[in-house]
Amino acid sequence: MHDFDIAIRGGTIVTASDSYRADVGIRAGKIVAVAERLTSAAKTIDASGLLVMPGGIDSHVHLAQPAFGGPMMADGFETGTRSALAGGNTTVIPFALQPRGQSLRAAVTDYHREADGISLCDYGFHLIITDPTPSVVQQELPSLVGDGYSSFKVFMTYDDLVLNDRQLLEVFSAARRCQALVMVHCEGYDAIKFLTEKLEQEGKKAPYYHAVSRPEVVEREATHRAISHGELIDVPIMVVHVSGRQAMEQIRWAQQKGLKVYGETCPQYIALTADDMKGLNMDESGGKYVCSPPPRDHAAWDAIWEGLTGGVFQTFSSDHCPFFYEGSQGKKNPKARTSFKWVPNGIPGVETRLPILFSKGVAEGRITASEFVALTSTNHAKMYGLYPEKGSIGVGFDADLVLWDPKRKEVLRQEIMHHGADYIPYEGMQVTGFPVMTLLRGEIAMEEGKVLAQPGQGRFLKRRISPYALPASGRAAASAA
Ligand code: DUC
Ligand code: ZN
Ligand code: ZN
Repeated sequence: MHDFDIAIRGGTIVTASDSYRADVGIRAGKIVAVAERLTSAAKTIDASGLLVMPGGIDSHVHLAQPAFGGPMMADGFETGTRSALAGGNTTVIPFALQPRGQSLRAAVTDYHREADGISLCDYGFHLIITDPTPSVVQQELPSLVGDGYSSFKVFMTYDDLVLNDRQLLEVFSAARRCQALVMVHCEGYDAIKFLTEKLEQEGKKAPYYHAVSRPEVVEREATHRAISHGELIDVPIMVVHVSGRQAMEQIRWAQQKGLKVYGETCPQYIALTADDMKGLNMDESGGKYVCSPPPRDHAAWDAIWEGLTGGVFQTFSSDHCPFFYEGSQGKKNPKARTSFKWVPNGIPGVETRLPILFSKGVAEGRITASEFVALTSTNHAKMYGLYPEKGSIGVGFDADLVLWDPKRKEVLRQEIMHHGADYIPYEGMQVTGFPVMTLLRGEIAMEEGKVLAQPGQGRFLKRRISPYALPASGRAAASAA
């Protein structure tokens, strides 16, 4: 009889706070020992030369979503979560989007149908509220928060999704009452519409003009407005997918004022620029990079690094929102060729998130390995109510781990991906540092690029109320509201 099902031996454990040599003992899917040397195991994994880190948690992915007025996504839960595991992740939190006129609860049921028994890694759901009727806000939302859907996203742009200021204030108040964490897509609807019409009148319709129609000032204005609404209601907000200096500075200003404002950024804002959308001769290949907010320029990369190293951003997520490039559902479908405004909005990235941040961050000396773990796993677990089962390495945590070769050089290529899309926006990028094994609750789920987990192996995670969702004035104020 062995003490452990698995012992991971000889690696360097990295948590959000520490880095040290130790073995990890796993029994029944949990970490049950961390010690200098563990021997009595049914199976031993040699991790010498490798980092042993908590599995990535990607708290911003879109799967099986009929997205943003566009065609169906290239990933459902099977390919999307296979891709997540291949990239060193063990948990994803996609969205259950409420179509206007429909109930939020029905949307959740629909997304469970897509995911349950199919997902290869663990998963929760954020809600997306597009139609905040009294019954949605007063009944469905509190009941769903109680059932483990403790965060939701709202949009300040897109015809089918946008909430006006009055509606934002209503949902922010509802979030405060039920202590849900609000995620906000901050780009101003009217300004984008105005600029888009102007560009089209001038005949500027190629993919690059997507970036011109959504400049940083549009993101900054909406970020400031969302922060102000949050302050008015006294509710924390998370500003998602921050693209550059202007929005980052708004968040930093709010944080310095003592407001509970959090920030998320993504690989595209340190690895792509608006110029990528020019394609060859402003052709439709620029559509491969169309996402919102759009990637900016090298000065914006510097600002994002300032936010990552200075504590403005708590989470680094992929915003995986995969579309095909070719075909009738793709980025260059016939309608999309008539104007940038019809190009499906989003790019794949769940499998490349960790290598890009590790390479540009840890390998190039901008952040420590512990900061990498905080930004890609621990903070996601804490922010979204999954801690302390997920997000770290210690006795009692789920044995969700990634074994990482910090020296391995890889070239990111579509050919080695596991997602459903037919391209990656990072084709040809060389990275240093790559996952070699992913363990999901003590099972080897990926080894050397081969995904071994089976559909249905992932579990649905009910998420508890996030401590980050409590208002600045504390619990007492929240219950009085
Ligand atoms: N927002 C997202 O969160 N993902 C893709 C596109 C968008 O606008
Ligand atoms: Zn968004
Ligand atoms: Zn998104």
